[in-house]
Order: sequence, then C-alpha cells, then structure tokens
Amino acid sequence: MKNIDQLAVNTIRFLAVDAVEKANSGHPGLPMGGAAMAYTLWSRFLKHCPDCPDWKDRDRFVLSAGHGSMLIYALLHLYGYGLSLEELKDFRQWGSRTPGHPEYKHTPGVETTTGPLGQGFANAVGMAIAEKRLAAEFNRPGFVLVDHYTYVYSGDGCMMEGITSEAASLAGHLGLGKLICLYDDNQITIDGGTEIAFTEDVGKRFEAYGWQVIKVSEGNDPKAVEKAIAEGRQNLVQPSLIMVRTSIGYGSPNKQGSSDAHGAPLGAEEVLLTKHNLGWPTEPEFYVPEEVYAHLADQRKQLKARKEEWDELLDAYGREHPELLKRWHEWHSGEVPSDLEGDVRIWDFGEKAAATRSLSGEIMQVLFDHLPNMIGGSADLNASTKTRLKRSSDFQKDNPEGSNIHFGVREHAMGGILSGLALHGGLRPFGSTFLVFFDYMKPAVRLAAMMGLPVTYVYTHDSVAVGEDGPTHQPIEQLANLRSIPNLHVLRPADGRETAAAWLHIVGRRCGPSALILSRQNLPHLPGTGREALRGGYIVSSEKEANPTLIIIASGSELSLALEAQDKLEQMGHSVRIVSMLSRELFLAQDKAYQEAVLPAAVKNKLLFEAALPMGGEAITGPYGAVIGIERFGASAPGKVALKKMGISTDVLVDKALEMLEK
Ligand SMILES: Cc1ncc(C[n+]2csc(CCOP(=O)(O)OP(=O)(O)O)c2C)c(N)n1
Repeated sequence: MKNIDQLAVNTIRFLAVDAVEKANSGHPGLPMGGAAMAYTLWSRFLKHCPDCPDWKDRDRFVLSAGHGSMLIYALLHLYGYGLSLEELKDFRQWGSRTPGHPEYKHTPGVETTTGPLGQGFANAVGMAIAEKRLAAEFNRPGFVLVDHYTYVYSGDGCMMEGITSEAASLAGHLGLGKLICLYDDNQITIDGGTEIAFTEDVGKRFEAYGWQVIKVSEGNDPKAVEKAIAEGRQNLVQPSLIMVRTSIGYGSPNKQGSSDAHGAPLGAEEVLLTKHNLGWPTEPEFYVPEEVYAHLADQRKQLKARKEEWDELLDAYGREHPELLKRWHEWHSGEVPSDLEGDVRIWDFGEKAAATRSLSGEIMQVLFDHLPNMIGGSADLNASTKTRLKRSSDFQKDNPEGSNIHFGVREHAMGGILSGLALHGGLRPFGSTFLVFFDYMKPAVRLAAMMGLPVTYVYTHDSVAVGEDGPTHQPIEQLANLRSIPNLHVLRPADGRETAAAWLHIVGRRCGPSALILSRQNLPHLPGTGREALRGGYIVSSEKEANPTLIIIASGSELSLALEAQDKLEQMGHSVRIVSMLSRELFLAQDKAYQEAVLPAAVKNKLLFEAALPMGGEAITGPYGAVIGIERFGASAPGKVALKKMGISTDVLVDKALEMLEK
C-alpha cells in the first residue's frame, strides 16, 4: 500500500477510535478491522460526487453493518461531504449529524438507515433491481445514462439474519451482476467467536444462491481487495460476494480479534497502546494529516469531473431523445399527473358488490397508465392480492423491462427491497401479501416509516372474514400494530370509491409509506362514499334530526353494517350519524375545525366498530366512547360465521348503541 493510502486507512481507524472514546459509546472494532477494505473500495472504485451527493448515477454504498457507523462518517468527512470534524467529535450526541447508526436524510452521503442487521443488505438488493430496471428503460446506444454498482458492506450479523438469505436468494435468481457485497468476515460477533453459533460455509451458501464468491484472505492487503472488487465488477451476470478475512479491532494489542473490540470504547490506556502500535501520534485526538486531506481533495476533483461528464451526457441525451428525457424527469419527480384524479375509470365500478382487493387491482391498472414507473409484486400471492400489473411483464434476469417482481415467499426481504427501490429513486414501489403476514416484514416497514419512504404495502384478507383458513390467517392485532408505527398511513377502504380515494392519497404521498388494507370478501358499493374520503374520516350518512345523539365510526367491511344499524336505530327514534374512518392518521392530520365538525366533542356517544383489536380506538372515540372489536384469535369457519361468532354483526352494534343511548 502506498504511504498516503496507509495514512488514510489509519486516519479512518483513529477517527473511529477517538470518536467512540469521546462518546464513551459505540463500536470501534468494525472500522478498525474494515478500514483498509472500505478505503480500497472508495479510493479505487466508488463512483460518487461529494459535491452532489444525490447524483442519480452514483454508485450506492450501503453500510449494512450499521453499528460500524464511524467507518462511514470518517469516509464522508475525509471525502468532503460537509461533515465536519466537530460533528465527528459529537458522535452519538443529541442533535449531531453523527447518530449512533447511520440515518438516511440526516447525514449527507448516507444512502439508507441501517442498524437492524440485514436490512441494509435487502435495501441494496432493491437498489440493484432499480438500477437494472432503469437502465433497461432509459439507456440507448451511445447514451448509457444508468450504469452504477451497488456495494453493500455486511458483517457476520448480517449474514446470520434471515432477511439476508431471502434477499440474497432473490438477487441470485435475478442475476443482479452489479450488486457486490463486501463481507467483513472477522468471525466475531457480540457474544464471542462465530464458532459458538455460526459454522456453516457461507461461501457455499451464496454459491448455491447463484452468486459469484471471491475470497480474500487478508483484508489489510489492498491489492488483494482491489483485485477481488475488480473481479466482482467484471461479472455482470451474477452478484458477487467478496468474503474478506479481517481482524476486528485491528491494531489494538489487547483487543484485536476479540469481541471486546466490538461494541465498547477501547479505554484510554488501550487507545494509547494502539496508537503506538500503529505508529500514530497520540496527540491531538481526531488527528487528520494534511496530506490525507490533500490527497482526497484530488480524488474529489476527479469525481466531480466525472459527474460533470455525466451531466453533459444527459444534455446530449435530451437533444437526441427529448421524449425520453422528459420521461426521465417525470419518473424522478415523484409528481402525480394532474389528469389522474379526473380519470373516470378509477371511480366507476358499476353496482355489483366486489372485494376491495379486486377493485384495488382494477384501479392499479389505471394508475399504471398514468404512473408507468410503478414496480412491485407480491410474496407469492398475486392471485389473491391482485397486484399484478397486467400491461407489463415480469422483471426477470433476462427481462429487466418488466414491472412485476416475483418476490417469492419472502415477505421480510420484500419489505427491505421495496425500501431499496424507493431509496434509489426513479420508481414507485409496492408489495403485497396477506395482512396477517405483515408480521413477517414489520422490521422493514418500521425503517421505511422512519426514513419517510414512499412505499406502498397492499395487505389483503383483512379480518376474520378470511374464514376457513382459521386463526393463523385471520388478522386480529395487525391493524393496531401497523397504526402504532409513526409516519405510516394505514388506509382501510369500505368500497370501490374509497379504494380509489385511498390510492390517490397513496400515490400523492412522498414523505412516508402507506398500508392499504383490503377485504377478501365482496362488499357493496355504499351511498355517500367518494372523494371526501381523502380527508381520512368523513360523514358518510348524516343524522336525520338536527343533532346526532350517537355517532358510529366504522372502517372497511364494517361500514355497510354500520349503515344498516343506523336504519334500525332511526326506526327506533334515534338520531345517528355514520362516519367512515378510512384512515385514522389522515383524519387526525386534518385541522381541528374539520375534526370537530365530523366528530363533535359535544356528542359523547361515539361508538367505533372494527373487526380488529380495539386498542388505540380511544384516540377516535374520545374518553366517553366505546369500541366494538375482537380481542381473541379467530377460528376456522366460513367467513360470515366467523364474523358473527366474534361479535361483528349489526345486532351486536345496535345492542351496544342502545346501551350507550340509554345510559
Ligand atoms: C436485527 C439485529 N439484531 C441484533 C442486533 C444487535 N447487534 C449489533 S451488532 C451485533 C453483532 C454483529 O456482529 P458482526 O456483524 O460480526 O459485527 P462485528 O462484530 O464485526 O462488528 C448485534 C447482535 C442488531 N443490531 N440488529
């Protein structure tokens, strides 16, 4: 290694060591062990532009082992991403741009939020799919607009997590040749050496997935790492796993190679010993040699020139292919064409009762006419979730222009991949499964909400009305669980027009994910539903008298039962209002005056009716209201029977209403 490179590698190591020491918290071992490999990638291969961190054709670098965050912070600082030395000194402190784990949109140059192991790996697979899809859409002879690699840095923890296996299996199937994983194979996790729990042959596993596997026996040998990455890049038909043997906490006389170096400061004495050992000055802390800054400033200039060449290419592309350039901007803008809302096809369904999953499927075909950058699919349930885009083909190894992804029975990876597609930009990702299997992808949904990604989850078979499949397939607590995630919008439409309104909201939402909750069973088209649903909650049937004495609030399949109950209660002389609650989050985001108009505080009798766990309902009903829901697991029986036995019926609703009215 050239002196200057060696100096840069040690700079990264000691920035990490000093930052963790100062914060008295963090993970020094990974940056110390992986610095040479990461620096080799950044200095020899990574196509990026610190002056323009969101350059669309940059290579993506994902630190899936997010606990090693100081590795990426050190690199971002040295490469001039505007992350100051002061910020590194503020590692893990309130308000700093150097949080414990890398956070998307928080620190320039961080491509995704990582920390929960394996998620970044799945994100990277999504990014590589996006690259392949967009290259197929936009590249033309002489105009290779989309041509970048996705690099993901993973540790043993990522390799152990199931999501990595799922995502790697799909990546191998799809032949994502521009996906390269650097596996920091240091054989250490928190509890000790990997021999205590992880003794499989990871290389053989990945070979079986269809990956090219390359081994590097010494992670501090940059030539070997460079050669391996070059080999990985050459293979455009298979993703590459580069297994790099490293030593956690490299350089620390007493902690190198031990789990002691994983997640705690080295300690003042050991820091000194390590600095002596690697010939590093003990003072000042956070020392960056001037020649390292100068060297990387040179690289930065070259990177900028490369980006400017690409800008010129884009200009020339626009002259040669103006229509394509227009599409390029449309796909990347995230904007919804103004004629979508007026397209009668999304509002008009005839009179015949239909399942909202089927209506959603029809709406999606129309949406795709307006938004051809939609991409997605299901975890092997398209026949049930109806999310196939009929005008497009399957996205496959040899058919990258397809918009339908078969995720296979891999819900967790689907979640992470959808986020990766959104993070990449240019596409509108969606994925579907049964509502009950949301549990299998929760960690990815949570991160998408945290990152504010515009991802759509279509969850069908939304209640015990699923029927005969029984309690394993009948969601009870999933709605409450989804609603507990900040920044996730949950929408449960009652009929076709509400499904259309839900989709309109979803495609217009750019700052967070949405979950669309759909019925398996047929539902009637209801009078009074429509665009008003875009406010989340609205009066679908007003009281006949001047003021209501009771308000029933329902969502989805229960709305039609609520309307039946209103009839009965009115015949008994009560004045009842019915409110459709398509989305609590959306309703609660409306101004207070609107909320008060729909659910006046003066009307204390508010009865919420939903075939799901009542938890959280008080946010809607207020302190004097009540909730009818289901508080046990379901049972195998025809859907109608299951609903009735679980107390989801007009009769139960009427009885409860009368009880409240008589109090
Ligand atoms: C899903 C998940 N489970 C557990 C953890 C806690 N955790 C953080 S790092 C780690 C061990 C990771 O080992 P490895 O990837 O080998 O990292 P290294 O020891 O090399 O730093 C664990 C269990 C986590 N971050 N995410």
